[in-house]
Amino acid sequence: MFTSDRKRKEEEMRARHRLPPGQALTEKWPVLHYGDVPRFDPARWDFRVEGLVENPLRWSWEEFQKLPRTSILTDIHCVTRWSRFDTVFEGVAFKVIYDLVRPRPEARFVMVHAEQDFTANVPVEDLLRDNVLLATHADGNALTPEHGYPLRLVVPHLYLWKSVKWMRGMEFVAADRPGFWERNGYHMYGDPWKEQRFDYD
Ligand SMILES: Nc1nc2c(c(=O)[nH]1)N[C@H]1C(S)=C(S)[C@@H](COP(=O)(O)O)O[C@H]1N2
Ligand SMILES: [Mo]
Repeated sequence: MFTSDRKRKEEEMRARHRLPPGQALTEKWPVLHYGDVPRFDPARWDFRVEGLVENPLRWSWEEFQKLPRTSILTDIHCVTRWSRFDTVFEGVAFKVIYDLVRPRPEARFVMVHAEQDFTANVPVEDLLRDNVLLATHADGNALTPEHGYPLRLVVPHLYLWKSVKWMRGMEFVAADRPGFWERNGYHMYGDPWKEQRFDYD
């Protein structure tokens, strides 16, 4: 896209309240994470949901495939100031998992766990929005290894660092505690529309 076309599109999307403040449009999909891209071993992989729940569960990769699936069309916003419009994600709605594990009333936050001890904290209330997905596919294809294969969280209304790649579990907790990026200067909540980028925002 020519610069002038991109500027025009950005102005249009800003006017339509789809481009948050301080963000620029990207056509590509940049890759960002700490550490290495983990190798996926389907025999070893599991997904665990535990903590303050009535029914803690563990799925193997094979079992996880059998959960009901859905897809969403959404925009994503990275704290490093790019936004990407209209990505289709497919996977399992968070609500499906929530209903199966039956969280206790005092469970107000989830610590999301990924490979290599990566974590991110998200309020349960936010995960219950109907476009929050445990995604296996993007734009019709299995996630690429660098975008989180085999499973990543997608929380479209928060900055993308909350959309944990290579997700392996969710832990329901009562009190909000910082995850990996939150301990390293990022905001505890991360609303792109309020520019909650860093802990002092
Ligand atoms: N496991 C894991 N997930 C992660 C990260 C990470 O370091 N490890 N980084 C986050 C950050 S900071 C961003 S911006 C997005 C980037 O997602 P993308 O590479 O698919 O664009 O992944 C998020 N998920
Ligand atoms: Mo990021």
